Formats: sequence, structure tokens, C-alpha cells
Amino acid sequence: MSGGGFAGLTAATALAQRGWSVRLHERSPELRTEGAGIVLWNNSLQVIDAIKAGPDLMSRSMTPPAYETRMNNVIQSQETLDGIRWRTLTRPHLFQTLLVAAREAGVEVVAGSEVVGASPDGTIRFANGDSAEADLIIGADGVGSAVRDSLDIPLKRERSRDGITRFLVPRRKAELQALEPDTEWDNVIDFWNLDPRVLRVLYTPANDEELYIALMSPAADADGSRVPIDLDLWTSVFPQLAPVLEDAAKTPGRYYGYQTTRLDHWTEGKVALIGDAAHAMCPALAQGAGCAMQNAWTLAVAATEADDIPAALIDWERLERPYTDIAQDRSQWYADTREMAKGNQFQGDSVVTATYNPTDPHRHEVH
Ligand code: FAD
Ligand code: 5PR
Repeated sequence: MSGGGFAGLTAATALAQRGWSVRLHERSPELRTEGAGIVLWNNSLQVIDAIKAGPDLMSRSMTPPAYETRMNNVIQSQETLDGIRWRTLTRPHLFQTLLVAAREAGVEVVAGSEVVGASPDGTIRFANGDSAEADLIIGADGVGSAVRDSLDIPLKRERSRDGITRFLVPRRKAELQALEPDTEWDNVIDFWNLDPRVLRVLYTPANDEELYIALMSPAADADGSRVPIDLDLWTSVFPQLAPVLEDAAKTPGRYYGYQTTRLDHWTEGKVALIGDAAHAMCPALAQGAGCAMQNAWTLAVAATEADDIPAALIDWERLERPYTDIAQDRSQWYADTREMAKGNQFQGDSVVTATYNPTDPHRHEVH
């Protein structure tokens, strides 16, 4: 296994729990995650339950009363998402949850070990010159995947004009309430402004103490995409968020441009790619990590049941990839059109992946 992110840890855990001996190579000297907050939907929450990490995840996460969308501070919709499972949490909490599960399952984690490539016959190569043989090699090494690039799989990369800077800050609920008493500050609130200037704040409570805020602007807007953030600019457009924007301005932050990567195929012989290595996407539907964990799980199950691993991997991609393709397409479309600003974001094609249950053994039967 190459990569100890959300995809790699999930696949390693699911395989080890099925009796595989799993060695996970992570390039960084220690296992940790960057970034702020995250939203998980039914598809990944089912996987969390299946690897027995549910109680840990639930202990420090929440389901806000509604997903609210505003345009120029006027409410467009308040989606209560009835019947859809979803949780908000911090990325460090998700990472810790998965790391504990991996350790308990007996995964051998090798930190400070960089993978440089793999071959379809089941050889994995390391930066220190070593190599090893395996029945299954998984490239879960992120959007810059060395495993993927070593296989020369054709890929298409699509960039969007917008991007985002993310922060984890204290909730400051009482101060926000004092500024805008009628607002339900436990909601996710997607604050859009398109005219006269495209600036957006996605406000996502992650638990009682921590708030995830994501500040979006076009890459072409130098002040809007500046880090540390231009506090005067952001508070002039979002005065009701001043207390939390002040905290965000104290951290350096990093601006990420939206992009989508699509591969011609996800597997070659005994090698499979999952997560951002195979299917990086725009964050609009909050499904990047969700699809990573969903595909990690289904891959582990398919490989365990296989008589012939390369054939089983091809079959796995054929059956599972449509749920990721639709999330990538829809997220890219939302990023390109900014249609989320109209509200009612989570309907129809936008919730196909979110409501999928990858742990249901009967999921591909025709009803
Ligand atoms: P990564 O997290 O990138 O992990 C890859 C790992 O591999 C890293 O630890 C890296 O150090 C290691 N590695 C890299 N190269 C090598 C090598 N050569 N050898 C060994 N190890 C290596 N998703 C959601 O589901 N919900 C959200 O709300 C959400 N919000 C997002 C907001 C933003 C702004 C962005 C940019 C993304 C968001 N995502 C979200 C997407 C999500 O973060 C990613 O899709 C997810 O982290 C991908 O996980 P991964 O394990 O595939 O890759
Ligand atoms: N949803 C989430 C998110 O983090 C972002 C977006 C949507 C949870 C940005 O990071 O549309 O950009 C988005």
C-alpha cells in the first residue's frame, strides 16, 4: 500500500480485518492530515461502521439541523436532508479514527517510506532502492500519485476558475448570535455573494467547540485568494462572521484551486488506484474523501473474494466506478456554474453517491 491518507488507511484496515497481512508505506515521517473540516455522507459512514470505527467517529462529530444556502445574506433554502445520513467533523478527528482502526486491525505502518512506482506483476519500488512483491498493490498516494504515474495511465486534468482556503477556528457561537440573533448558528451555512464580487464563505460547525470555514474566491482575484486572508475585505462582505474571520486571519492558510483528475482506467494487473490518485474531484459535493473510503472498502472486499486478482480488479472498477464518476461530474459542474448558490443543493444526481451503501452485499442486484 502506498499512502496513509483516508483512502490508504481505510483500505489497509478493511484488508487486515479480512486476514490479509498489510504493509502501508507513507512518505511523510509521521502519519497526520492537513486541512480543516469535512462532511461525510451515508456512503462513507457505512464504511466507518463496517470497519467498526463508528462509535469513535460519532463521539466528536455532529449532524447540523439544516444545510442552509444564502445569497447576499438572503436565505435561499434550508435543506434538512431528511432520510440522508450525514455528519460534519474535523479532518484530524477522521484521521485519528482511521489510524486507531488500522492499528487495531494489525496494519504495519512504515512512515518515512517513499514509493516510486509499481508494476502490474505485483512489484512495488521504493525511493531507497528497495523493492517488494505483493499479491495486491494499492496506490492511495494522493493526487500526485507515484504509483499511478509509474504505470503511464492516460489521465485528463480539468481546472476550475475558483478555489478555496480552509480554516478550523473556535465556534464563538455566543458572539455570532449577538451579531445576528435570528440565525441558527448550528446550521451549515453556505454564504454566497456573486455580485458585485464573487466571494463565498462556507460555514460548517464540526462539533461543539470547532468550526470549519472555507473561503472561496476566483484564482484571478488576487485579494480574495490572498493568504493570510485580507481581513478587511472579508469582514466588509461578511460582517456577521467577523469574530471567526479574525481567527482565520491569524493562521497562514493555503489557497487550493479546484480541479478534477480522470483516469482512463484504475487498475493494471495486481495494482489498483483509489482516492485522489484515481479520482480527485472538486469539493462541491463533499465527496472526495467519501469516494476514497467507499472505493477502499469495495476494493478490499472484491480482492478478498477473488480467485484471480487482476480480473477481479477490472470487475470492481466496472461495478463501482459509476458512483464516483457521477460525483466527479456533478462536483465539476457545480464548480463551473456556481449553481450551488441557488440553494437546494442536494437533490437528484447530487445525492446518488451520498446515499449509496457500498457495504450492502446485494447492492448490484437488479430489483
Ligand atoms: P491524500 O489525503 O492526499 O493522501 C495521500 C497520502 O499519500 C498522503 O499521506 C501522502 O503523504 C502520501 N504519499 C504521497 N505520495 C507518496 C509516495 N510517493 N509514497 C508514499 N506515500 C505517499 N472530501 C470529502 O469527502 N468531504 C469534504 O468535505 C471535502 N472537502 C474538501 C475541501 C477541499 C478544499 C479539498 C481540496 C478537498 C476536500 N475533500 C473533501 C477531498 C478530500 O480531502 C480528498 O479527496 C481526500 O483527502 C483524498 O484522500 P487520499 O487518501 O486519496 O489522498
Ligand atoms: N462542501 C464542502 C467543502 O469543504 C467545500 C465545498 C463544498 C464540505 C469547499 O472546501 O463547494 O467548495 C465547495
